[in-house]
Amino acid sequence: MLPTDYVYGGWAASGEIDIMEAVNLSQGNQMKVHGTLHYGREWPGQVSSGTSYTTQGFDPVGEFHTYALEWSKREMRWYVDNVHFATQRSSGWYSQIVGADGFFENVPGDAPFDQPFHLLMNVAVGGNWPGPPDASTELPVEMEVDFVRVFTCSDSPELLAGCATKNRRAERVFGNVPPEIIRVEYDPSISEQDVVTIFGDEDLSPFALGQYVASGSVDMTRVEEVGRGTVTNFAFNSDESVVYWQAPFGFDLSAFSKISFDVKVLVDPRESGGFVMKMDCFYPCGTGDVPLGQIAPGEWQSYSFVLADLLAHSGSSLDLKNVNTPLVIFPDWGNQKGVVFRVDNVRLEK
Ligand SMILES: [Ca+2]
Repeated sequence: MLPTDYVYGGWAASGEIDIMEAVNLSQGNQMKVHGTLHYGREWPGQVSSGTSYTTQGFDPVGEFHTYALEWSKREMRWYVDNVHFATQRSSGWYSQIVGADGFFENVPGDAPFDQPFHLLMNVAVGGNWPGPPDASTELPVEMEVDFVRVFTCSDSPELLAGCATKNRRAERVFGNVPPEIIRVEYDPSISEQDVVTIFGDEDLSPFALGQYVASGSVDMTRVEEVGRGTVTNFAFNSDESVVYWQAPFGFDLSAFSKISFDVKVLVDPRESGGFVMKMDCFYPCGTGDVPLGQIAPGEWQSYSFVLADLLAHSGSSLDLKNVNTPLVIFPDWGNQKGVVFRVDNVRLEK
């Protein structure tokens, strides 16, 4: 089911209730149907919670079976052929919307599942979940629906007291805790300036230096250099890490024309290996890897990338209206250990 009025914003801040989803049924052992909730923030900040039900001795393809949801205030329950297999409660779902001050806020109560939803039924061929159709795909695909029935509980329409069908052994799906709302002080007019220096001698709030380390470690320090003031020093004891400047929310950079930064490599023990930059709009939204090539150790090098070129970069999904990570930089993934380099003057220019 999807929200009829989307009062809390776009998917999935206003919620999605999947009463029954099934993927590639009759193929191998995938006799599973799924019951799931989607909620949280608007994409890409949405989350989901749910579970699957393995059908008991029947193949859902070719036979009619009854799929149902009981939706009471603060609780939802999922059923296949009257078997209650999953329960979720409002303590495990939430809706966070952007308030008038530009910061996220928690919607009180049972949001987003306290609004009218409507039913949607479809049969899809291909898609992100099963993957694209291939030679084994049998067409046409059909779904037959015998009935759709909606009931209310006349004695207790909100709580369904006296009407609920509960199995104590049904799985309790605990859901998600709302993420902490980070209120970072910053000047909202920064994006009106001609040059925004994200890092000169310090980080420009709300941007902050960060790292993603898949293995090993990366030491990040601030050091003084003659003629440059403070610079950021990175020492990679890792082969699978990236460092970046990131804000907790996205910025509209469409008025800017380029991003520039200076790099100096101090140590590079690799036989060969380059460097990579990216710009992200809440990963995996982003430019993808943009090679900087090899950087000879010793001297500061200046790099400048035209944002229009980053948009057009092969494989780029960059959304310039929602950039949270203007610069990600790292030695070539998988080949990083021992590299020490410095970055200075990370700036956006009009
Ligand atoms: Ca500096």
